[in-house]
Amino acid sequence: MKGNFRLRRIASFGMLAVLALALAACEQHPNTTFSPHSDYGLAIDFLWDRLLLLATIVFVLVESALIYIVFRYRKREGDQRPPQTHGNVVIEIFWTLIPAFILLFIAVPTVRTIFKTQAKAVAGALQIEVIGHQWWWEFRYPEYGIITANEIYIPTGRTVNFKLTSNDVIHSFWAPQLGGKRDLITNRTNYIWLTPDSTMQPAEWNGFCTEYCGTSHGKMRFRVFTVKPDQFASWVAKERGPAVFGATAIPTPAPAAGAATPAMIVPVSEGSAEPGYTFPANQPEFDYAKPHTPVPAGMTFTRGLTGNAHRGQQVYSSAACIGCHAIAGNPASMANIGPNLTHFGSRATIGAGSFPNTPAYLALWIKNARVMKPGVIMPTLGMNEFDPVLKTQVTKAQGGLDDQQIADIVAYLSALK
Ligand code: HEC
Ligand SMILES: [Cu+2]
Repeated sequence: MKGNFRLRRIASFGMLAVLALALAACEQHPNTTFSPHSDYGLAIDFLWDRLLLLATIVFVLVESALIYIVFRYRKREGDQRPPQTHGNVVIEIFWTLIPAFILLFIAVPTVRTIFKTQAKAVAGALQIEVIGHQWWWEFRYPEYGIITANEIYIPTGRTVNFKLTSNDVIHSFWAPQLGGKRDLITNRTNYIWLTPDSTMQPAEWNGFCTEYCGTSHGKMRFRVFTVKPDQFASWVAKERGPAVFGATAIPTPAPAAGAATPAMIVPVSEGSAEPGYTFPANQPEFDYAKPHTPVPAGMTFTRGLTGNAHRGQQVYSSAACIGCHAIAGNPASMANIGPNLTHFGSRATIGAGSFPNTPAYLALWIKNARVMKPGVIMPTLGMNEFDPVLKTQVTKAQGGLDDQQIADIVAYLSALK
């Protein structure tokens, strides 16, 4: 009976080891921590490898001794009762010293890694302030005067120092392939730094909130673009100023009558100014990073409408939006309760990674954000839509927008490259 139990234990430990190896061997998984792309990630990965090695040595030695003793000293025919001992100082000393010695081997690299990853960032690091909100990320680059949301661009080869704070409850910042995770706490400032590999090609990485923070915690994602220094400089130059707007972007918010994937209609832009670097969208190899949230049932939008960006600017500037959002270059819109929308048209997603940023999804988002992402502060704004928080239907008197007005706002926001 006992032997059987041991065998099963050995078998299950063996399975775990095989599983760990299999995980380590896989390069395809977008959210794996086993293929780090920063110094921080490498430090953690080194520690993991080292501890796994030490643990494996201990495991093999202990289990071999155990198996040997089980068989060597098993009960045989005609055995006498063996001598009984109670307490043995020598053995006591040994089995205290050996684990102490093992712990020392584990403690040294662990403590060194802790000190290394908790140390202050190097001087000259790029500072990024990360402010957690239910349920989105505000990112500020104080050095450049940039405020954005849910997406960060960082140059490869330069250390980035993230300053982590929260606007409401505790959140946690984690971009698995780059490094992390560390909490955003309300009455305390945390820091975490990392240096993306300088040899990397431009890439995008998933980021998550990893501390339960309320209803839509699972939809509090972000995205990190690691780009070449010159691409970063171009992006910074663009983000610093207001969006290049003046072009007549004319998207047609799409059908999407409850469809899982509304048709995508590409905005027509007549802008002539160079908009600056944006990470190329719709790369098939980055499909994993694309949101796959289905459109909630019952959401519809009038087919075939054409939005006008200039009209949209007017509608937006006299609607509730300006009480919560800021758009540089639009003096009516300077609030900061919701994400900064200055360059919203060049962002990849809507609602902290919930939906792709296409006119079709954007129209539905503006129409009824509280259905698209449960619990958000952003009110339901579509006329005759049911607000699931207030439990009433939105009327014109309350500022409800009809589909044409929403189409115009979509054209405006999509033009903010
Ligand atoms: C009461 C405040 C409030 C009002 C009013 C409001 N919003 Fe929002 N908005 C928010 C918040 C908060 C979010 C973030 C929601 C989330 O992702 O969790 C948001 C998100 C958005 C986003 C997605 C941004 C991103 O980067 O993901 C867009 C676009 C947007 N709002 C447009 C509008 C428009 C257009 C209007 C007016 C028709 C409007 N909002 C009115 C608070 C507001
Ligand atoms: Cu969270």
